[in-house]
Parts: sequence; structure tokens; C-alpha cells
Amino acid sequence: MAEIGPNTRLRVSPFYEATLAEGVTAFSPYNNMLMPVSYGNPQAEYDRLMNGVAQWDVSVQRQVEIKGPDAATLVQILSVRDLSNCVVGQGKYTPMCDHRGTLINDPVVLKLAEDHFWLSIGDNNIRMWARAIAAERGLMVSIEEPDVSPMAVQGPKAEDVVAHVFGDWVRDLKYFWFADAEINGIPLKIQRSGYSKQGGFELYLMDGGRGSDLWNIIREAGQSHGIGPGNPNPVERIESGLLSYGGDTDDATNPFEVRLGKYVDLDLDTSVVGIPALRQIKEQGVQRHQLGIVLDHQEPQPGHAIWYDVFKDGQLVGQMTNGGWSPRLQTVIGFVLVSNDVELGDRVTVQRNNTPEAATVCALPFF
Ligand code: THG
Repeated sequence: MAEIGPNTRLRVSPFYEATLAEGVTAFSPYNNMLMPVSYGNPQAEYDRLMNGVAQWDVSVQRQVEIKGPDAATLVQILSVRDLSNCVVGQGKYTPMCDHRGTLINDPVVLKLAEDHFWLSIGDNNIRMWARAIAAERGLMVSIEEPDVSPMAVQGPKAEDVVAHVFGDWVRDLKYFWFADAEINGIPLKIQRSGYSKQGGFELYLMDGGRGSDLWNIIREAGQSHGIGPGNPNPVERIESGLLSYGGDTDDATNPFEVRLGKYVDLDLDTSVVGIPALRQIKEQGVQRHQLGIVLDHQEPQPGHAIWYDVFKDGQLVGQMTNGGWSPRLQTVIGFVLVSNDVELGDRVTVQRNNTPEAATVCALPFF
């Protein structure tokens, strides 16, 4: 078995030592870092998220820090969602597109001050993109990667654990709002957010030297609720209909195709990158849509690393982009990105490796 390991181009997280101590068994590269993706017991990891609480090293969700007199202008130029009503202390889930209207990221934007933002990004180099756009537009901003590393605490017991450590005030945080906090001299921000629909928070560690300390504080506080390690769960997120940028999208995917149209404001100024193209795409008609799929074949099977072709009446209609065994539905489910003439309830065939499998197309989210 070949190895892939940390180096200066594949950095480790401040929580690396802690995740090794928890028994991490697999990593995946993401934003030039290593993200833990398994602790060897998918069922236990799923159950903790659904019924208890889990802590995740998601420091790969890097922050692009934009500061300066033109910071708000730049963040809007990069975002196809109208951010004019985003206030200090608030976060917003925000698609970003290139000039062709192709989705290039879907960060959570955090507004720290009128002239200070973090883009909490998915897997793509938005720091370089932001610098290029800022320079071309002659904007006065600084764009850096700060020493900030999120840890997610997710699940129905997450609020009790976080409140136990930081105080009951966290219970009043609204969805995507955040506030400063400190524990044992560790500076952080706490946001009600996270890549699951089971509720919880993200703790943005602001001192990379204190990763194990923060990890262990949460670990201790969660003992009575059976806390354990986890990661952005590959199946819960499918059940919940959460998009994986780069997993369910490719270099030709626009936000309308993958259910992000509600976050696109076509009335934004044409200076916003992607808006002119998105208006044109909308006018000409969106060609594909993202739907759910349920495979007839009801045996647990691993997720997949490639998109599988999907056929309807013998015609290629698109691809299955992700999938996995759903413990709640006791069957294999996934997402498809298919042409518009594929409708809910349609019977299709998924070409998985060399095996065709019958399946039914359905609505998202599954729950
Ligand atoms: N948290 C933070 N940063 C992130 C992620 C995160 N960066 C990378 C990645 N995840 C970005 N992608 C998403 C995708 C979905 C959501 C958040 C980040 C999400 N979506 C909800 C939904 O679709 O139902 C809510 C969106 C809304 O209605 O506002 O939460 O997880 N810090």
C-alpha cells in the first residue's frame, strides 16, 4: 500500500495530533491540507451524529480573510448572492461563480466588521482568485489566510456540550450567526453552522498552537453525551440534500443546476463576477438539474470516486455524482445531475463499473 503524507504542500491541521489519538484511519486532500474522513466505524460515526454529538476536524475549511476600505465591495463582486443585508456578526451561505457562471465555490461568508470578512471556503483556491479580481478592479484590500481552523460540533447534543463549555449564551445564537469566545486562553469564534442537518456549531480556533487543547476540552465536556470523532458525513449530507462543491459539481456546473438558484440574485450589478453569464443562462434555459436517486439494489456499498453514467430509455441523460448506503432508508441513495427531461419517479439505469443497476429518480432532500 502506497502512502500519502503531510509535507509543506499538503499541510496538517492543528487538530492532527488529536485526530491521530482518536484513531483516524483515512484522510483526503482538501485545500492543500489533509482532512480526516474516517475513524474506521461508519455506522458509529453516523449514529453519533444522528443521536448524540460528534466533533469533526474541518480545518480544511480555510478562511480567506479580506480586509480594508474596499473589502465589502470585493466580497460582493465575488458573490452572486446579494450580501447588502448581511450585518456584522452574521454569516451567509454564498455561491461564487467565474465569468462563465460556473460555480467555483460555495463558502460561508462571515462579516466580522464593516471592512473585514472571512470566506470559509470549500476545496478551491479562492485566495488566489480574490487577489486577482481585487487587482484587476483596483480595489484597496488585503487578502490573507489567517491562523483560523474550524472544528465542527454536530448532532442533537451539540448545543448542550458547547453551552457546557462556553455558557448558555450560545443557545441564543441564530443560524449562521457567530460571536467571539475564549476558553483557557484559547481565542475562537463560535458560529451556529456546520455541514449537517442535525444541528450544531463550528468553533473557529484562532491559535493553531492550541488545537489539541481545544479538541480535548470539547472531548471532555462531551463524555456524558458519548461524544466521539467524526467528519462531514458522506451519507447524512446526501440524505439532507447538502451540496458537495467539487463532489457533485464539475467545471461546467452552474448554481441553477444544483439547487442554488435561491441564493442567486440576478438583479445584482453586472460588476459582480458571473452575473451577466447567469442572466444569459437563465434566459436561454437551464439544461440540467440535480435530483435524488434510489437504487433497487439494496446492499450496502461504498461511495464512489467517479461519476457513473445514467441512462433513461437507453439514452445517456447524465451522471450519478455521489452515493452511499442510507441507514435511515435502508437502501442505496445518491445525487444525480441529469438533463431536464428526467422527471421525478422516472426509472433509470446507473452504469456502476460494468454493472447496470436499475434505479428511481426522486426529490431532494431525502429528509
Ligand atoms: N462550514 C463552514 N465552511 C464551509 C462549510 C461549512 N466551507 C466549505 C463548505 N462547508 C461549504 N459548503 C456548504 C454547503 C452547505 C452549507 C454550508 C456550507 C449549508 N447549507 C444549508 C442547506 O443547504 O440547507 C443552509 C443554507 C442556507 O439556507 O442558508 O449549511 O459547513 N464554516
